[in-house]
Amino acid sequence: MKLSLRLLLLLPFIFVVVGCPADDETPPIQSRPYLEVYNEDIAEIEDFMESHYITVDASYNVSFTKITATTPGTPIFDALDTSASQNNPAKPLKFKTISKEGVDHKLYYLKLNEGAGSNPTRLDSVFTAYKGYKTDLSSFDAASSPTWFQLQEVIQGWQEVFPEFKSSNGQTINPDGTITYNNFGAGVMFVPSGLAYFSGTGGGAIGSYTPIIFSFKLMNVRYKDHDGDKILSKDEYGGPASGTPLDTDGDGKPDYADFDDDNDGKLTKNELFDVLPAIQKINGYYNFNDIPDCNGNRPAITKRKHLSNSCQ
Ligand SMILES: [Ca+2]
Ligand SMILES: [Ca+2]
Ligand SMILES: [Ca+2]
Repeated sequence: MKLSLRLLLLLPFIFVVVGCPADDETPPIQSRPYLEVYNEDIAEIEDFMESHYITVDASYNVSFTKITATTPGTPIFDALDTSASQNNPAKPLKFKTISKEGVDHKLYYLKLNEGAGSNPTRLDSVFTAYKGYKTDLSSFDAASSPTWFQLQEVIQGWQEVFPEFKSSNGQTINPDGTITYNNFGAGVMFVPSGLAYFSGTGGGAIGSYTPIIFSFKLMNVRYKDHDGDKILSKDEYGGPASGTPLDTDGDGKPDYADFDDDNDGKLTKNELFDVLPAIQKINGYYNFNDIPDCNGNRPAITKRKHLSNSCQ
């Protein structure tokens, strides 16, 4: 199942290319407006949460049940956290608002367990077991054993929600060879199609303009260093909560992917290489908080050395 999400992600682009007709007999297929689709999707998601309850076992496996006279239960939507801080532990249904194509998309997620390890950013890789559903509870994809995904290669919903969770903080190898992950992040996300496949069909498994649900467990995180300067991308991004990555020299290449962040002609890796005393490293990467400013202050008081173009 590992490849399916990646392949699915590419489909809208393939669709655009092959969707342009070679002859002028067939009109080009137009995508539907984002707002129109969003309004349908969010109504379908909220309906689902009003009409279903969730059961969660000790390992954070979940199941959804439609509420009827014979299967009564508390609607998922009753767990909505309406506080501005989204920090009410008694109300695990959180949401964030993602602006895309001029439409504010509400992205609901259930925080079943935050996890005790590390938060990924949208640039990093996650090791996750998950199951994808439509609101009719049919499942279109699942990985019951954890699998690695680069968040940049999967749907935007994943890029937005996984950073709200943490990985496991340790693991135990059992006598039978299985692995038990301790205190991993676990949740459910309810994704409008504008943050998923939109006009794509998920390889035919989902259908265009369809909101989808994922339950997931976040076992591990692998931080990336896109530009190879030994500063992790998460530290160059400008904070996990930030929507737009930092671009110190304004050349259109964000710091995390720019070899010379301040455009002073000296590569970042070389600006940091000869700093004395040596900058602390954590697992082989620079401790961002120990990178000095131009005057040698550690922690930096003004711009860090590699981000100040008057300093080499
Ligand atoms: Ca880097
Ligand atoms: Ca740049
Ligand atoms: Ca530089």
